[in-house]
Amino acid sequence: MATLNLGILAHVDAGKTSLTERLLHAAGAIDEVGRVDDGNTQTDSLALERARGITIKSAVVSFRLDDVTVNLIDTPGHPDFIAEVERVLGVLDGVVLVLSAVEGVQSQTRVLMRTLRRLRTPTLIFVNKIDRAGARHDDLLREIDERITTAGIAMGVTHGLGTPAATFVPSGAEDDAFASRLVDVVTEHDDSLLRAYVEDATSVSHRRLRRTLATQSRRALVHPIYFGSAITGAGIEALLGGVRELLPSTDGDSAGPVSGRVFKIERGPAGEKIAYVRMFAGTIEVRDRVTYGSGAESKVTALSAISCEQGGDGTDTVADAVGAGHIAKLWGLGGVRVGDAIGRTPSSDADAEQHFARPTLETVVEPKRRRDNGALHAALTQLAEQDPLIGLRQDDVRQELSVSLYGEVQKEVLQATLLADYGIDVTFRETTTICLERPVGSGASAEHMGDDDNPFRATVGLRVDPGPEGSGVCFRLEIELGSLPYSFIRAVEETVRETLQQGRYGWEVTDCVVTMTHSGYTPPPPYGWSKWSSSAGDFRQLTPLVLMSALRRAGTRVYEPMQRFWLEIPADTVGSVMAALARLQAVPGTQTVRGSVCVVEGEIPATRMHALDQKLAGLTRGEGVLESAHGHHRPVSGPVPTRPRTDNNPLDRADYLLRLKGRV
Ligand SMILES: Nc1nc2c(ncn2[C@@H]2O[C@H](COP(=O)(O)OP(=O)(O)OP(=O)(O)O)[C@@H](O)[C@H]2O)c(=O)[nH]1
Ligand SMILES: [Mg+2]
Repeated sequence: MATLNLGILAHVDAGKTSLTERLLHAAGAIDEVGRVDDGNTQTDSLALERARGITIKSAVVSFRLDDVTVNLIDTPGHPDFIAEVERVLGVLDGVVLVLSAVEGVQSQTRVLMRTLRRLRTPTLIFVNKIDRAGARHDDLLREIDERITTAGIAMGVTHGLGTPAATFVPSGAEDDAFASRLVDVVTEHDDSLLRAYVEDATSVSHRRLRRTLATQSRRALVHPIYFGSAITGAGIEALLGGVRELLPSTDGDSAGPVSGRVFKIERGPAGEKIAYVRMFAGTIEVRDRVTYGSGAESKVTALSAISCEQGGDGTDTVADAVGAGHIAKLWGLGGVRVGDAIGRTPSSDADAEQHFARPTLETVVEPKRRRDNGALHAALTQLAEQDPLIGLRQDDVRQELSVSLYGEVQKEVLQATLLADYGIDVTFRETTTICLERPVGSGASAEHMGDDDNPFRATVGLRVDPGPEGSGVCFRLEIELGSLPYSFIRAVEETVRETLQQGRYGWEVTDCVVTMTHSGYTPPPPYGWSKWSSSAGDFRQLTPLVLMSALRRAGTRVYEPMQRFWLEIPADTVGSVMAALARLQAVPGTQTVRGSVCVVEGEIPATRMHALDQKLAGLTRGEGVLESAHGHHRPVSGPVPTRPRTDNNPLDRADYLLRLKGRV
């Protein structure tokens, strides 16, 4: 049977979980509609989610729509949990982007839509909450057009907007305004249709236009827009019709080699690790051995499919095998991590890149009881498996643990999870921002085996060059292939990546190319091993010395995280707001005046965002609206912030030799 893996994405509180519940009910998978406010929905199943009424982790449920199995992934909308969204993007065939008819387009909506358009993910837009007072229609369509996509098309009209009786009526051929908008939208990407229409408008049937609309929305060229209410059920049938007609389902090749992607990891009741895998090709059976990550292999000890079959409620069902297109839960893969490929790497490279900004904050976590130190480390290590962006850092010098964060809500959730699931009560130190380092120029260094002051049986030469922004760390070889055993090359590359975690100022070094320019080693004698031959350990110890010396020559600059902001203010307050922005070291970008309102966009250091938020009401008579999203990094002006190193490893040769002598 064909499958459609469908993501529900939106800003916080737009109604994703409520919509998920409605869709399950309308499709017949559940008998009663649960409510977020009553804490009884299918997808907000964690105790913390139910207590707080927000989604924290993505959750999958399944339902049948005609001849298609739809796996629906409900995601969190709060920007602190954007990493959960990031992890599912690579496994989706289509998306329903939810907006609130009252609150309209939010900065998070724009962040999400920009990414979906870049990934060319087919996306329908659902404007929810039409039953709420203040719900908008025409005005909201204008907002969508101006702020998220000009390729939207409203698929119907609303009646009784802003009242509990609000309804959505899909438009057909008889609606002239809809028919003409349909022509405008689809001919934008179809020249032959445009020619045919210009020559003789009557020769282009409504059916042909609908077919073209379906083709184009499956290719993410247009975005059909539905209105409705997840609470009253208005517009839900029409949306389901749109999902079936306008989003792509896949049959997948269940007979081919296994290829899948892990997008979520959780722990079962007995602490066992469960990996959620979207299967792109092949079939996995219980007791199959599968490869994952960088070459690990394990036996699948148990397996279940997210399935709506056998009268299930859309959550998981025990299965013997799971094939292409479906979502499997696998037990037994001990070392598996979120983002790992299972079997062959899926051809879609959506997972290879990073879509959203990384966390910009960090804080030290301390157990209230000192004796919980070890348990805290173990618990955070487990949580980091589920959420690698936690970026657990162990400071061996000060005996401290720190984590990366997106914001205060994530911090509170982490604290509550540690207490509820691990019985560890923790406090946090003050939250600080995470900077990064980028090389300023190029620098090279080499250490040759046999030189007096090289204590290792290895020759390593490295050059550091700046790379394009956002490119991360790229490792290249300029040595003859075959001149160094692969295991030594790997040792050098791994050590390079590890060493770059802490640059000259203690921040992670990124956006650089590290090239290995020299190599040398002493091979073992023909039979056996000698203590004089080189080992991977020689390369691991020498590489940091060479790299840090190259990095010193290249020089690095520290960059601080910025937030993008979008401000809507009364036009007569522009002067005072701009002056305040300047004091906060913001960089204003475009300014657009619309009648009595002015929209200012720009960037502000992440550390100043809170101050801007607090000053705004006073500057704008309480009328200013501020939205923000994580943005880029910019060079720090003023004193350079440093981060203390977390290890005692010597990073220059003089230190190393002194240390070695000290030990002798
Ligand atoms: N009036 C009205 N309220 C709605 C509608 N949909 C959702 N709500 C309410 O809006 C609030 C948020 O709903 P959720 O479904 O939790 O929203 P969400 O997008 O899943 O929220 P997060 O996952 O935390 O980002 C709840 O109080 C819902 O009852 C709707 O169509 N009409
Ligand atoms: Mg939710």
